[in-house]
Amino acid sequence: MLILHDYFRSSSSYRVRIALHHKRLDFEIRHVDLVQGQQRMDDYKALNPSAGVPTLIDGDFKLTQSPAILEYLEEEYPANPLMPADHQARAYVRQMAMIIATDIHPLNNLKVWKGYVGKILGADEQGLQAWYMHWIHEGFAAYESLLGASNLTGDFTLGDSPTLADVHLIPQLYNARRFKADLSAYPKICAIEKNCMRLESFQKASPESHPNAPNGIEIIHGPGAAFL
Ligand SMILES: N[C@@H](CCC(=O)N[C@@H](CS)C(=O)NCC(=O)O)C(=O)O
Repeated sequence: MLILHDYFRSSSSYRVRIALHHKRLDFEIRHVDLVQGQQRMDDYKALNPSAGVPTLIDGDFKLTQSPAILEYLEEEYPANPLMPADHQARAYVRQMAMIIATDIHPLNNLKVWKGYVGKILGADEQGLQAWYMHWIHEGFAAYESLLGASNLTGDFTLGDSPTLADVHLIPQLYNARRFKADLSAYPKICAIEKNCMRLESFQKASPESHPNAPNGIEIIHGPGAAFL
């Protein structure tokens, strides 16, 4: 049985949950409460020295870093693939995923954003908001532009079924909606979001469907979400 150490609102954990549901793999969740700081406790840091989620355990194999976990799942559990076979299509999927995983997510991660830019550098609420939105819009504008320029784009980032690009995109959209980003400049991204959120695997992986989501959680990606 696979074990996933995660947090319901963590976007890098949400990526891994989408892949696990898409591949119909059984997994057990171990909740790491990021608000309580459980990620920084010694017993958890022995598992994940970066003090973050997710961490995947597969038998005696332990793995951190969601892009590495997603590639591992793809290779170890190839049924219901999230990567195409063609080399150029694979490169395109990685290019799109990296916009999210390297150009947006690390800069808006809580420990960088509120933790460092806010607490250490002293940015106020307005500064924090400007920082967050800057990286969202830089990344999404590039993603939208590449979607428009590529003949590989379809109902999803690549063609007519989800790939690791969508697996990265959707949790970042959840986060952007949670912080009230204006997404009106990104019609192609929003159309892909709708198509993904109609799929059972994406619905089941959403923060709202997580067993540790609090009662009364704001519905952003769950059934009945306003954008659907
Ligand atoms: N690059 C890592 C990022 C992991 C990460 O930073 N996760 C966030 C949640 S999305 C976290 O655990 N943050 C802990 C903190 O801010 O203290 C990955 O993709 O797995």
